[in-house]
Amino acid sequence: MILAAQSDMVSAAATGEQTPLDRDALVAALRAQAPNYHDRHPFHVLMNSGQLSQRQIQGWVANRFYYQKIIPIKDAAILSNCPHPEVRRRWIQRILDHDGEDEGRGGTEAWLRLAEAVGLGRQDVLDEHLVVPGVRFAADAYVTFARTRPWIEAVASSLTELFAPDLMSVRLAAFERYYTWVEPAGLAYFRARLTLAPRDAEHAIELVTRYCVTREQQERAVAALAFKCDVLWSILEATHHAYVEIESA
Ligand code: AHQ
Repeated sequence: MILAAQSDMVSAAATGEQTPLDRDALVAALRAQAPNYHDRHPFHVLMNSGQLSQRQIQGWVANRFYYQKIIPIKDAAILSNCPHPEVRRRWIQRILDHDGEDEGRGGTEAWLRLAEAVGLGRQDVLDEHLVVPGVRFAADAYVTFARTRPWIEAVASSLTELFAPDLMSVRLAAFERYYTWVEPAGLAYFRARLTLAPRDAEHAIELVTRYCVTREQQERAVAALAFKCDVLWSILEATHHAYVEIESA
C-alpha cells in the first residue's frame, strides 16, 4: 500500500498526471516517511541502548530545550496564517500544552524539570550556552517554514508526531532501565507526550486530508513532512557531533 502510494506519486509526477490520491493513499504516503524519522538516528540508538553518559544526556536535554522552546512560536505562526476559526480553536491548545495555563505549568516547564532531573540547572538551559549552532539553525528553520509556507503545509510538517508515541515508549523504558540516576519525576514530559502526540497527529491528519485536495497540495504535504524529518535528524546530527564524536575523539 505505502510503496504503491509512493510509486504512484513518482509515476504521476513523471507523467505530469495530477490525479489526487484518495484519503487512505495520502495517509499511506505520509506514513511512508517513517524510515526518515529520528528514532533511527545513531544518537537515539545509543540513548535507547543505555550507552550515553550523564554529560551526553545533559547535552541532549539542553539542546532539545531550544527545539521545545520554539514549538509554541511555530504553532503561533500556523495560527497567524490559518483563516479558519474552527481550526484555530483546536490548534491553539498546542500552545497551551507547552506554555501552560499558568506560570510554572506546561510542557516547557516540564522540560526544565527534566533538565534538573539530569543534573542541569534551569539557568544552564535557559541561557542556551550549551546549544550548538546546528541545533539552533534546524529549529529556527522549522519556525521559518511555519511562518512562510501555507498554514496546511506547516500542519503537515507536525505529522512527525505520527511516529512519536513508539519512540516515547522506547525512550521511557530506556531511561527507567539504564539511566536510573535520572530523577523519575523528570520523565513526566515524555509520559504526557504518549497521549498528546496521538491527539495532535489525529487532528493534523484530519486537516491535511480535508484541505490538501489537489495532487500538488498532497505532494507538498508529504514534502513538508520530509522536511520536518530532516529538521529532527539535523538536531540529532549536531548533538551527536558535539557530544559523541568530539567527546570520543
Ligand atoms: O516534545 C515534542 C513536541 O512537543 C513536538 C511538537 C511536534 C510538532 O509540532 O512538530 N513535534 C514534537 C516532537 C516532540 N518530541 C520529539 C522527541 O523525539 O522527543 C518528537 C517531535 C516530533 O515527533 O515531531
